[in-house]
Amino acid sequence: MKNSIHRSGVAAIIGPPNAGKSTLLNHLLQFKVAIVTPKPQTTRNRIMGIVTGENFQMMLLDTPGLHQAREEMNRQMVRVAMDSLAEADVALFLVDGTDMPSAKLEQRAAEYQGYLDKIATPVVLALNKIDLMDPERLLPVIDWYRALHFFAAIVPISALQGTGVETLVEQLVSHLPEGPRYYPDDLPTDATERFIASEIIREKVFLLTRDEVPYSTAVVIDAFEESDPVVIHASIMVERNSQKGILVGQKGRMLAALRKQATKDIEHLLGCRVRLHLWIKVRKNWTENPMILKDLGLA
Ligand SMILES: Nc1nc2c(ncn2[C@@H]2O[C@H](COP(=O)(O)OP(=O)(O)OP(=O)(O)O)[C@@H](O)[C@H]2O)c(=O)[nH]1
Ligand SMILES: [Mg+2]
Repeated sequence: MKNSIHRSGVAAIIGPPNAGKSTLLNHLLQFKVAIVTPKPQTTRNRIMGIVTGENFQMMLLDTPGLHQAREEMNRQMVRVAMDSLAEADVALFLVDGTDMPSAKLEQRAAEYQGYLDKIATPVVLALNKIDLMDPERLLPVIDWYRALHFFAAIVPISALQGTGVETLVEQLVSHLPEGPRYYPDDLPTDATERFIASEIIREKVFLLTRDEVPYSTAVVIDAFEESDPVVIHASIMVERNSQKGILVGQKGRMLAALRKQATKDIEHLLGCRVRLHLWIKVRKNWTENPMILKDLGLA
C-alpha cells in the first residue's frame, strides 16, 4: 500500500538573496522562526524547521542567500548555504519568479549554474512571488530555467500567500527516503528561543536603518533570565562609532524604537512579558574577524 509509506529526511532551501526562502519556511511552519525583511542578505545562519505531515516529516533548512561574496562574513554565509546541501536528501532552489528573462538574469545564469552543478541530490525549482505576476508571463520564465538546468520539478508558488506550496511540499517529500519521525509532531524548529530573540532584534535593525548599517550589525544575547518578566540583555555590535550614533539616534529615539518593536515580538514569541536591555558596542571591522564570526556561527 503506497500510502502507508512514511518518509523523512532533509530538504535544503537555497537561492539568491531576497527570493523568499525564509518566508516559505515560516509559512510552512505557521511560526516565525526566520526573520524576513525587504533587504537582501537578511538570513545569516542555517535555520531548521520541522514540517510534519500525515505520511512524512521533513527537516527544512533555510539558508543565507547565494551571492558573489567579497567580504569574509558574506563568504561564510555562502559557505553555510552550500554546506547545508551535504546533509540534504533534496535541494529546493528558490528564486524570485518576477525576475523575467533579461540581460540582468542572463548575467546570473553562469553564477546559478555554478551553484546548481555542485548539488548531488535532485533539485526542485520554486518560482516564487507569483502573486505579483501576470500568469501569462510565467511560461517564458519556466522555459528560461528549464534551459539552465535539469530540475526534478518546477513549481510556481507564492510563499507569502501559500499558493502552490502544497504541491511543492509533495514534490520535495517524494525525494525523501522512507523513514520514521525523528521529532515530536508539535516541535517547529531546533532553533533556541535565545537565537530567535537575537534574530528579532537584528530584524528591527534591518527594518529601521539604512545603507551599510544592517550589514555591519550583529546581535549577541548576553543574558536570558527565565524569570517573570523574562529579562534579556543583548549587545548590538557595530563596526564604527558613527554606526553606534545612528543606532542610538537623536535623544536615544532609535534605540527606544528598536527596543519597543523587538520587545513586542519577543513577548509574542515567548508568550510572556519581557524586559529587554540593549547595549551597543563598537567592534572595529568585526565582519572580517574570524573569532567573532565563529561565535556567530559563521566560521
Ligand atoms: N509579494 C511577495 N513577496 C514575497 C513573497 N515571498 C517573500 N516575499 C517578500 O520578499 C522579501 C524577502 O523575503 P525573505 O523571505 O526575507 O527572502 P530570503 O530569500 O529569505 O532572503 P535572504 O535571507 O536575504 O536570503 C520580503 O519583503 C518578503 O515579504 C511572495 O511570495 N510574494
Ligand atoms: Mg532569509
